[in-house]
Amino acid sequence: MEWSNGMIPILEVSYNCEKNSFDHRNITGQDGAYLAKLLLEKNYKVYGIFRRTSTPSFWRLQYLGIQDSVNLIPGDLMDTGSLINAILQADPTEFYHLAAQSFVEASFDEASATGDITGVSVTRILDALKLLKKDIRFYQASSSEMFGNGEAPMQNEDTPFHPASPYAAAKVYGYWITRIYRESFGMFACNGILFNHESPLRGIEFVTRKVSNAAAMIKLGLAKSLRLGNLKARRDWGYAPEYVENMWKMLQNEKPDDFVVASGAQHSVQELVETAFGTVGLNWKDHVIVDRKLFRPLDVPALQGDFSKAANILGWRPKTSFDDLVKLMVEADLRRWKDCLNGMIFPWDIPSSVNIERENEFYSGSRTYGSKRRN
Ligand code: G4F
Repeated sequence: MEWSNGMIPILEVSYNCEKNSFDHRNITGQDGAYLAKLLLEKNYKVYGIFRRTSTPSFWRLQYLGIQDSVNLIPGDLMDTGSLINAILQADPTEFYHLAAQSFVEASFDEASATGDITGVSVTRILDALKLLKKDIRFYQASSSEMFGNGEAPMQNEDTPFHPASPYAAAKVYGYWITRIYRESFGMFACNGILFNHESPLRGIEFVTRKVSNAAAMIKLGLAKSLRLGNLKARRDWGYAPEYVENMWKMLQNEKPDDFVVASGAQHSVQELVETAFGTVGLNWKDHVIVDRKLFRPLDVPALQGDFSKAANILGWRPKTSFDDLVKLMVEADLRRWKDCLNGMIFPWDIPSSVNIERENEFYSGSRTYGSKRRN
């Protein structure tokens, strides 16, 4: 096969605050896996940096059937030497920085670690690239969480930031340092301001996947109830594989720039639950328990993105509707659980012995601190 020049996507990682380590089940994230697949299809040679752990898991790469096609390089966002080593090994032409402590709720308990991993690490990477590969094209995974508690009903590239969590504050830092390296050192550095993007590869700690997995388990009699926090929160949810395509388009643009990537539609967590349970013929009111312990100390009430700049300049538009997204996630979890009950072994993030009530507590952090902090 003919390879074009190399690149590195840094595979997104999740941080497990309870174990004080990166969660081995999320070592390579949703976006890293989908982006790697897209780039392989475009004949790139793909390198992914992963953090060493005692039990690494590459289930998403395996799920997409691409693990053997990705060159995995061990590295750590907190360790500049390992980043330099990865850049020298891969000699990339494009660099997608997707790694972060990306769970907003955990950032309230791991605030300074989140600042370092999610925020300051962007500078470590940019410094390494400035010294070794200044002409590289760099993508920074910025987030709609940066808009936080602002007043604009719809957010675009000119909307002021008003971060509402340590995670969002760290992302604002990453956003600005990316712009500063672009404007001061002339680097081709772009921010993708991505609104929530979901898929069957989403981590189980995020609300969409928590709900799709619960709907599937309850339908199959494997669980009875689902505990959730703020049902009134409203988000702009889109389909992750479409969003990674936009990341790539940003780096093919003639000049470096910043873009909002969103579906343009907004739904509440309650609508998400209604749709998910409706997909399997269940009434959500019979199963969902609102648990005050799962409310965040400060939550972003509503987000809705205006993607017209991406549409006009990059020719990008979202394709999958909210209803179709929720349906495809529930159906994927239903299929997994059915296959699992039939004895099939396949790459997945949930062991067959899972106890949903315990998982709910675990992934929402209530076992760690909820009862202490918010009783
Ligand atoms: O699914 P979430 O945890 O996503 P959140 O906080 O909006 O952030 C995600 O999207 C951002 C934008 O792309 C990323 F930057 C970020 O890294 C992450 O991927 O929560 C969504 C909403 C929140 O308002 C939360 O309070 O759902 C509400 N919610 C209600 N009950 C819950 C729950 N969220 C979670 N995770 N678990 C619950 O039980």
